[in-house]
Amino acid sequence: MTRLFISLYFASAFLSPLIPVHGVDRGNFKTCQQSSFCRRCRAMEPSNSAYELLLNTLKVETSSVEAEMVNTRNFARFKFQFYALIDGTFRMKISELNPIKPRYEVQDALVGEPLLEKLELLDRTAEKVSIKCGPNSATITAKPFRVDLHDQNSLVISANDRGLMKFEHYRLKTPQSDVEEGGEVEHVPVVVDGDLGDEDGAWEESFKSHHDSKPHGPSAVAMDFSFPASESIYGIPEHADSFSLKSTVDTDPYRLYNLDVFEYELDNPMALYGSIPFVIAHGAASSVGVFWHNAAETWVDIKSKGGEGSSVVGGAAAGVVSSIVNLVSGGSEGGGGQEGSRARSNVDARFMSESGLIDVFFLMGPKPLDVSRQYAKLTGTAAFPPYFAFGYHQSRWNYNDQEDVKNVDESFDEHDIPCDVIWLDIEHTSGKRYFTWDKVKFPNPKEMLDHETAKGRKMVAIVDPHIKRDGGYFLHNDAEANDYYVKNKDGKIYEGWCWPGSSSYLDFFDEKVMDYYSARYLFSNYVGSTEDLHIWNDMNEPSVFNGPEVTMPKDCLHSGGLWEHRDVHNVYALMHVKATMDGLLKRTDGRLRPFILSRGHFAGTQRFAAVWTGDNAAEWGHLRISIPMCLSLSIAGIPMCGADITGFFKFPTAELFIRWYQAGAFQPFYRSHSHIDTKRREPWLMGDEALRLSREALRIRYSLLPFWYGLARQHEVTGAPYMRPLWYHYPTERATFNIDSEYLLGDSLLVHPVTEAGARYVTVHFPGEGKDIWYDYFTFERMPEGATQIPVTIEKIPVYQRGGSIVVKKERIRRASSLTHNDPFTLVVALDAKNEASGMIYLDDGQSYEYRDGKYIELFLNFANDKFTSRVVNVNPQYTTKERLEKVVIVGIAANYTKAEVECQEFGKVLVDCVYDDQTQVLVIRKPWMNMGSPWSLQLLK
Ligand code: NBV
Repeated sequence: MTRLFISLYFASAFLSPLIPVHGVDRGNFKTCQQSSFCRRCRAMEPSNSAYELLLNTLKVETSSVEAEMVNTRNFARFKFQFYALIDGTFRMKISELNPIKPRYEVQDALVGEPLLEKLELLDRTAEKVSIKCGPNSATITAKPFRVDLHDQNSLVISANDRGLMKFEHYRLKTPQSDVEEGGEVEHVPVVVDGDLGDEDGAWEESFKSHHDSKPHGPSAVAMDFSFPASESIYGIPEHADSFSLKSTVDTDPYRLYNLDVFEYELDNPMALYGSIPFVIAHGAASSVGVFWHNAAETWVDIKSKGGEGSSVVGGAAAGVVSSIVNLVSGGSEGGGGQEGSRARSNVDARFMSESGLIDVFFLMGPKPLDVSRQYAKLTGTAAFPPYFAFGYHQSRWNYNDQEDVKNVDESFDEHDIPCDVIWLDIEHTSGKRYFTWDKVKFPNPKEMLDHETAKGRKMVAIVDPHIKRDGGYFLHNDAEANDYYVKNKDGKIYEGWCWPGSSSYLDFFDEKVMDYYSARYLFSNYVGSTEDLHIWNDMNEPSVFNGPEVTMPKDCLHSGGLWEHRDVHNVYALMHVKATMDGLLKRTDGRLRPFILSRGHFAGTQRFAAVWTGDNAAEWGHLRISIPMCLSLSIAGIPMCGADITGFFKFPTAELFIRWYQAGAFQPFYRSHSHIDTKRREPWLMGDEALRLSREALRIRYSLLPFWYGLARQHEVTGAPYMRPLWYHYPTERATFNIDSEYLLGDSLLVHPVTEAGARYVTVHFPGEGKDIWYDYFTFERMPEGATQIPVTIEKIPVYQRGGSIVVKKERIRRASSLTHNDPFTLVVALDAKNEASGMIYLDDGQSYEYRDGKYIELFLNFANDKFTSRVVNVNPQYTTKERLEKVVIVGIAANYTKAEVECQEFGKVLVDCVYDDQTQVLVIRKPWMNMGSPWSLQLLK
């Protein structure tokens, strides 16, 4: 049945006569040329901007500057607001002064109303106004309009530097309104921007068989940002492309429009499931961020020297070339711009959105981790994951029935492989009616769940947002009776086609729908669910098989007709997971931390859900691209990211299977998932070597769960992502700017997964320019600095620990992570050149919110002068633990110590033996056995 349906879906929904057998059908998705607002925006040339601030209307308040703005070609009026926010952040908002219809302002991406900071007026003339806030300042020039932002050293961001701002005000349709007025203004307000041509598409447009009625006409907004102090630019996920963004001068812009793209292609700027309109521009001197707070379809043109190669060697070379260009040209490449005399930046980004406001946040850094913190203050940190979320997840479209689930579960035990979660895809429901169970295949879900729970495992079930239009389905009946559905342009309930057949879509932009939907997750409503069932929200771009570009028509209506779908498209998935989180919290009265996975995403999604990179394929290229894709999500605020391990479509070779388990072991969200039409591929089905090595990778992962949990704690407190590009910690090291074949976990581990078939070596770049020591994570061998060829066998995972760091492990591997809660720790202390190291451990119950009431312990670990100490960081911790210290491994230690004196409250002072290996320079101290919950020290003695 499913197979038949899938064939029908691809045969009927994709009407192109040129359906490729494999790979994306590009014809299903718009190019910039096929999108009228993108065409209009892109047709603009850098010039003197039409926009001017009327400084005679200027108001300087405690934290803001306000003035009216005018488009000098059509006299449309705007309100300009500029705010100083806390922590080195500015906000610029431009909206219509008297719109004939409200413009959509994004609601739920921000964690709350940003906090204001006091500003200082530096200077005010007839031409410009300058303000200062902390070390940063802003100069706002009236004519033509431009905003220059300086950190304490230099100009770091310039808005409208190239004069490419555009704001198409809402207007009434008249015969003149779609006619070019060539800069001569005759009719106000019916004329369009001075730079709008007489092209079609401003008031209605078609794509393939779909017509977009556009009742409100053109409404695009655009702005360019130059980054004179930057050399590369990153962000704007989701694209299957290099981490360092490429120049789009000769290609389409990067597109941000949440879409369900079947068999997506690699290395191109096409839109994918999620959209985060946030960039970080980076140079040796500083890092800054720009967050374009807009939920409409957005295209982003990039100018950069980055992204030209993603290998280590390519990265190093590109960095050198760009610095030479800078040196020779003094940073100037000439051309364009509002002022001929101004040096042109090497890096710029231009955001072009179909509707909404110009609402931009400038994050002034100056270091990469500062930008992450500043961005987290705006959009929030990730939902603190329950401990099991970092364990291994076994998924499949679909596990057939309860018996199948039980067999899979038992096979993990039989093969001695840890696994925390078993997933259920759409076939577990009764006819794709979410929140229900197939009565034949899953007759007793509670029993199934309790069986898993008893073994320490959890389950995840899928809940898609499309609702089967079926009179026998309670959700559909409730939605019809209470007016919960999105409407079409004529105000009737919108009907689209999705897995259940004819479907309608809940309008999450209506409070009462959010309340209704979140209540579906209560145990009393979701019959058969328990607190160990977590949720997967898929298809929430939203995916509509027969809709334009496989999504909802833009002229559909939300919130009783207040907003068109075009205004809110990119936050539909955000609203979906927001409702899910709300429901999962309510079901335990806010006691337990839920786990949610979402496919669609936007800025702020991290507060509710983890994200995976969608329907990839069992190909080496897809394994490779999982690194830049997750790095982009990580720096754009979504740290909990993963790719379907071993690929969703197609079937992996044993080698690819092994390499993917190895790579996935070092990525945040570790889930194997596969398409219903592919052969089963649980580790025991892939041959002896694949079983042995996937088990080995999984055991390595499990040993590092406390380390991952510590990263989650750090993220919660500082906004720092788990996976970090090298330049996050080596910001001046140009050779790292283009690297996306390796990355850091926290500031301690360097990971360079093998992503090529038959690889006999990989070229690893060891950062730090010789100042940092790197040790092989497995052999403790000291590595050379810079780019180094590392021989690899099929067993080898190139992972390295930085000298100066302490990695926290638990080496007793059990069936599931929950069973390791009281197990003892191993600490790997890797020494730096000064024979020192430091790190942290975070301990709590791993599942509840009680840590918010002080029920946790955070330890600062330090090794210096041959003494290892553990200090409790939090004041008056309300948490006690049974966890003890089982082993200390000191790496890179030059002298032979035979004893260690342990001191702690429980034992007073005791001596324990040390074993030193002078070949590897590793000292091991076994079973010092102090309790981890209170301070201790360990003094090495010769
Ligand atoms: O629910 C079925 C699949 C799911 O397995 C996959 O992970 C999602 O990305 N879903 C998409 C629907 C369509 C797949 C072709």
